[in-house]
Amino acid sequence: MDIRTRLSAQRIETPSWAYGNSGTRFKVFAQPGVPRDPYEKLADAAQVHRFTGVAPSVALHIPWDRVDDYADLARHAGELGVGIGAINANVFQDDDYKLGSVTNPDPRVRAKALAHLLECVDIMDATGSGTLKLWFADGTNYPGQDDIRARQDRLAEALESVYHRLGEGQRFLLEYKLFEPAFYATDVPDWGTAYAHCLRLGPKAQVVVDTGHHAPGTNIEFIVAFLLREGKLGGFDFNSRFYADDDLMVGSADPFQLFRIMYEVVAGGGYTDEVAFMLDQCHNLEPKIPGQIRSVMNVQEATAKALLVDGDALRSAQDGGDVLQANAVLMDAFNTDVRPLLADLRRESGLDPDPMAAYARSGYFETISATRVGGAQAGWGA
Ligand code: PSV
Ligand code: MN
Repeated sequence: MDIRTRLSAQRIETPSWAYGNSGTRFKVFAQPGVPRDPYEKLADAAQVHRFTGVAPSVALHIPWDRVDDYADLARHAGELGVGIGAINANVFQDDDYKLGSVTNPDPRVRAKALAHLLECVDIMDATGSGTLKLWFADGTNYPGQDDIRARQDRLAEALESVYHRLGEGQRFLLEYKLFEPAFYATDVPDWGTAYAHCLRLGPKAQVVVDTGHHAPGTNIEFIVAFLLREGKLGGFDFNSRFYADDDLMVGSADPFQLFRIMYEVVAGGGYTDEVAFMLDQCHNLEPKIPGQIRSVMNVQEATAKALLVDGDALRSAQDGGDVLQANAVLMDAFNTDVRPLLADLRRESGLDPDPMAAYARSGYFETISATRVGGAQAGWGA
């Protein structure tokens, strides 16, 4: 398949929470036109798809996106030309979860957390979603606070129950994160821990790599290559970071890293529907819809460059031990300006070659700013 066809087939999922207000621990900044409910979030996500043509699904976060009738929400998405993507569980915003959710020492709290995870699978059934994304804020702040091994046992028990509840065509992705909110020992701190739990369970359990969840300097593309090789790479939560889990626009802090990651995806056979390319970002300063459009374009650009790598030339340089030439082959692809190619592809499929400008001209922002008055704006945590 040629590069153009492969690029046109790319699918990038946007997160419902990116359209709501967000901020830092210090302040959530409100923006005009922000959605008041999941229906309006889907309408905004549909704009990202309308102008990029490659963002046809939207991840939900429960309970932030709780509605009475999930089938109706899925219908609404369909009418807007998008679909429901991964269902993200949330067992980190309830007083009960102060000492953890599925790893909490209290069996009552563990049962409550598990019930929520199973409710998320019900929502998958109702919306047709095939993916459950599990991130646990669980961990401890002080040495001795709880038994590290017992917490792993509790985690394994919960994951097993969820795994057995999954239906045909459904899977869960286990997300790891180095630290935050736990500062001493996080229960799923790294890909190795996530991988070990998923390996025990079977093929419906895979690891999701959130690019912001590693120690500075971590070679994320190595993790990608390794997980792909083992059939355990389920997808990405893409974002950028300068320091910790900054949730900035993907490809903004380190476009070269994004290219290296996408190169390993392509080279390892992961450029298929089996690996989900999801965004997990918050737009605290910039407007949200263009923030998502820009992010989608950044992923497309990194992907185009990765697809441009001359595999034969690279192999021959590698086999010949020609270090400089091998590196040059990779850098040639990275240094190629792929924007004209992507603009061309958009034109071919009837889109505006410049999605950012087309969105700005569309008047959508002016409309939502004028009409979405009253009600409570959605925000991180609501
Ligand atoms: C945790 O930091 C995380 O990356 C998980 O994916 C959550 O679901 C998401 O952020 C919430 O924004
Ligand atoms: Mn994430």
